Amino acid sequence: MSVEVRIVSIEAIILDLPTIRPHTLSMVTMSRQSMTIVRVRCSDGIEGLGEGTTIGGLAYGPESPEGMKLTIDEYITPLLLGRDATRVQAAMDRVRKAVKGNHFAKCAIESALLDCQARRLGVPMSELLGGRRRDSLPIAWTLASGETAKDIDEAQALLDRRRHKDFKLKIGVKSIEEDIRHVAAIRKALPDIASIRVDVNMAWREREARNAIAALADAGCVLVEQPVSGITPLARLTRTSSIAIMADEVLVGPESALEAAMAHAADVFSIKIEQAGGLFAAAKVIAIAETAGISVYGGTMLEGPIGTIAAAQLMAGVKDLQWGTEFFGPLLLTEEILQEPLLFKDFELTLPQGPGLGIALNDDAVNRFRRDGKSATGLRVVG
Ligand code: MUC
Ligand code: MG
Repeated sequence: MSVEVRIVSIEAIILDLPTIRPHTLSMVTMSRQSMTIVRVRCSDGIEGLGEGTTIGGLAYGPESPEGMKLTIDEYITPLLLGRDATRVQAAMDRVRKAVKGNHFAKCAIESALLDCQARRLGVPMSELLGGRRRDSLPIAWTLASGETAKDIDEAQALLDRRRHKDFKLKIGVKSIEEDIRHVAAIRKALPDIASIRVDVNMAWREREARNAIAALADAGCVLVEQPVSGITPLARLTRTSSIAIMADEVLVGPESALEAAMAHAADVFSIKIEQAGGLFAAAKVIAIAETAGISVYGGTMLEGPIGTIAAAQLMAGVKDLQWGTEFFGPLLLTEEILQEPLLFKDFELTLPQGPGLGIALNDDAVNRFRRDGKSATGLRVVG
């Protein structure tokens, strides 16, 4: 059988975009976000987009923007050029056979291939991922300026604008006593409509975590994300906690999700398409969680608009989204790289209705922020 539509080019471009303020996690403070964006072109003229983004270089996860670009340019692209663009699963099987690990890079490629195929079929990408149940998603915001008073002002302003009402506080850098005071002060300062959750990014040991979680519950916090590392200690904390425990870093694909579900390591799984190894892998993590009676939440690697919308296309099909999502990554950036910005209003992100991802890049913005300083034609941008 002859292949009608082929993959003709794959381009991986690193963009460096400033953030609106420093963003402090337990392992790193970021003041810019670097993302590897992927453009796939097919012989029928259709193009698709993907994004590989991590947090603070190699501080958070095992892949860097530079490593993703190298993996895509040197290893993945040669496997895919000339292959059938309409068989996304078969293309990804070929990639998985020859490339171990590299979940973020694989996610960016798979997203671009799915974007192409959905555009070809004239449907939103969500329709290739099981279909939509909703057209908008609740969006939490992360308070991570490092200062309590600044965080309160930021949250109040976002509540006033009806942009966010669920707040995740990044803790784990300071002492536990200081962190609890910080959470309690923010909870007290904000109206009841606001919910307060925390992400410890594995900074605590199990014994201190047990006491800290009880104190956080007393302070009005409703959820604690990844307080410690490892599935077994997380499961022990989940058993004794009066508030919800969420797993994040331990979930690196369906196998780890199955292990975590069998141990009932958490009440909620944070679904991250990159950490899972792609959209289909993330869909399996969702299925495992739902089967085990564990809630799911749309997590982020602070992706820009491409990765954010890819994840939103998947989460739009989730039945029970009690804890919502945190797909606010594009709002942390000072610059817009889309022709039409994403729509955040009334505490939700509206999903585009168009085919594929439903977004289009602004080439001028891409050229301004690409690290290699080259325009899409390969010419150096001057001035
Ligand atoms: C994480 O650990 O969940 C998500 C929101 C945020 O501020 O950082 C990320 C990473
Ligand atoms: Mg987290």
